Amino acid sequence: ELQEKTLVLVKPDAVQRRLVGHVIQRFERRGFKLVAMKLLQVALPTQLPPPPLRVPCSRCHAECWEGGAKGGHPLGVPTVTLRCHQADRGLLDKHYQQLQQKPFYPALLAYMTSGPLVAMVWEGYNVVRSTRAMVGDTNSATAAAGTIRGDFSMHVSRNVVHASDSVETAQREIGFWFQRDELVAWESGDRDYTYG
Ligand code: DAT
Ligand code: MG
Repeated sequence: ELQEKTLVLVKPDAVQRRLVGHVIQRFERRGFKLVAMKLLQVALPTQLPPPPLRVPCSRCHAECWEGGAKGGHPLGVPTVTLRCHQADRGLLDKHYQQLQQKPFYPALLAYMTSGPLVAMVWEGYNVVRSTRAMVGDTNSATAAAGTIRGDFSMHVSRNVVHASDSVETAQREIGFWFQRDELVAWESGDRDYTYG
């Protein structure tokens, strides 16, 4: 599947340590194709009250909400069109759904909201499995030399990058971090030389 995609996050420690370019270079050099990328600061929960009328967001495929239909609420309540607010704590709660009960989860949240991170979608043959191999073990102590974590991380709680762990997880995670129109479909000129 040439169009398999995976989510990679360059975590806040790596942004602070100026490793963004290096991480991108590893995936580029391997031959994977970058199809989406953005720098974002995940915010802690905002105190904003919910809008008066909530209907599903027409722009965003995740559980995001915007103001009501044109013409306003039948009872005269003003409707407000809200932008998607994906980059808040709820995003990390979804992204790390399986870890919410772990004792280290509060520390993980604090780390992931401590500064900007870079979210990317990479595409290519077996990209999910290959990217996991390039990232290395979760625990830096056992991450092989030559992997990103094996080369750049000292501790599991500061492990530089995230990469989706299965094709299904990748599809879900890409949906958490990106809207559909943020993914760019393009043909790379070296395709026949990369894949034969
Ligand atoms: P991975 O990032 O390799 O997919 P994971 O999904 O099991 O690993 O965990 C997600 C992140 O949670 C991991 O990158 C770092 C953090 N984490 C996992 N186990 C931890 C632990 N024992 N102590 C602190 N942080 C941990
Ligand atoms: Mg994981």
